[in-house]
Amino acid sequence: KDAFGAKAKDGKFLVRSLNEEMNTILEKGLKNTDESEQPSGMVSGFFQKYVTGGKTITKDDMNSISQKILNHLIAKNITQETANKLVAKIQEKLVGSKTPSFTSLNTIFKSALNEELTKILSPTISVDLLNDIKKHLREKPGQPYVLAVVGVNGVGKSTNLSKIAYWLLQNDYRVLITACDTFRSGAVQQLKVHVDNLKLATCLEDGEARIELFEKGYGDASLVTKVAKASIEYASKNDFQIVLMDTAGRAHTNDQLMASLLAFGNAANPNKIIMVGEALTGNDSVAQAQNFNKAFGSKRHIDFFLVSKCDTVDKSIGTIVNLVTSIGAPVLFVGVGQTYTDLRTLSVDWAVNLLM
Ligand SMILES: Nc1nc2c(ncn2[C@@H]2O[C@H](COP(=O)(O)OP(=O)(O)OP(=O)(O)O)[C@@H](O)[C@H]2O)c(=O)[nH]1
Ligand SMILES: [Mg+2]
Repeated sequence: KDAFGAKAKDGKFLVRSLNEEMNTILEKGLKNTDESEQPSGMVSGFFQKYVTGGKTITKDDMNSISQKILNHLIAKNITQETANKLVAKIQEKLVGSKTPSFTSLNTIFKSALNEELTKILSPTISVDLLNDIKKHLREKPGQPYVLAVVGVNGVGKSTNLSKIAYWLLQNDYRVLITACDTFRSGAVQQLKVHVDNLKLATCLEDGEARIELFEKGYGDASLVTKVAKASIEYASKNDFQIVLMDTAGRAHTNDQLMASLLAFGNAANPNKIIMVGEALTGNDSVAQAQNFNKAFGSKRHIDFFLVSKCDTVDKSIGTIVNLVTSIGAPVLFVGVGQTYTDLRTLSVDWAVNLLM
C-alpha cells in the first residue's frame, strides 16, 4: 500500500505519481530493445557536431531531421497525424531562430520536442478529484458525487473503477458501486467479487465496510438508466457520498451501443465521466476518444482519461499523447497492474522522458 500512496498532512490520501518506480517495472523491457530506440538515442548521428552560436536554423536543417523524429514518435505509438502536428509545431518554432553557442541542432530539437510534449500532457484543468468531491459535498449536501466509467470492451473499466473505489475508501468516503453493465454475462457477479474484496479490505483496515454494490441484474438499455437513477436515490438515502458507475464495454464504432450512452449520461448526470483507454491501443485511440466524447451529446463530454495497462507497453506510451490531443481531456490516473493499489497519477516529466 505504501507504493500506492500516503496520507497528506490535511488527511487526504493521495495516490503516488508514476515515476522512478515504473522505471524498475520497465527496466527488463528496456534491456531487450534496440539501442537506436533508447531514450537518449533518438537523433544520434544527426547534427551531433556543436555549432558555434548565431547560426540561423533553416527549413533544410529541419527537413533532414524531421523524418527521423517522425519515425521515432510513431515507434512510440503516437499516431502519424499527431506526430506530424508535433513536428510541424517544432519546425514553426525553430526555423529562423538563432542557435545558441555550444548547442547542437540535435539538442535544440530535442528540447523543443520535450517542451511541446510537456505542454500537451500538462493538464489545463484541475485533476484534483478530491477537491472537486469535497466542494460538491459541501455545496450539495445529501447529493452523492457521481463518477461514470466508460470505454471499449476489456480495457479495464471494472478493475480500475475498483481501484478508484479503494482510493476513495482510503479517503474515508462511503462508496456505492452501481452495476450499469447489464449486458455482458457475468459482469454483475464480477463487480460483486470486487466489492466483496474491497469490503473485506476496509473491514480489516478500520472495522467497517463502507462500500456496497447496487445492482438490478441484467437487461437492455432501459434497465441501465433505471439502475443509474435508482442507485443515486439509494446513495442519498443511505449516506453514500460517492457513486461509481461501471458501464458495459462497447465498440466505439457500434452506433447503437454508442447512442445509448446519451440516455445513460442524461439519467446518471455524472459529475465526471472517465474514459478508460488501454495503453496498448495506439492508432485506434484517437477515434475511440472522439466517438466516446461525441456520444454524450453537446452538454456533456469525457472529463478525464484513465490509461490502463501501462505496465504492459514497455516505453511506447504514445497512446497517452494520442488520447490527450484527440479531445483535450487530461489523464486522471494510469493503471499499472491488476491489484487495487495499481493506480498512479501521471508524472508528466516521467512520461516525456520515456517518449524522448
Ligand atoms: N496488467 C494490467 N492489467 C489490467 C490493468 N487494468 C485491468 N487489467 C486487466 O484487464 C482485464 C480486463 O479488465 P476488466 O476490468 O474486466 O475490463 P472491462 O473494461 O471492465 O471489461 P468489459 O466489462 O468486458 O468491457 C482483467 O484481466 C484485468 O485484470 C492494468 O492496469 N494492468
Ligand atoms: Mg467490465
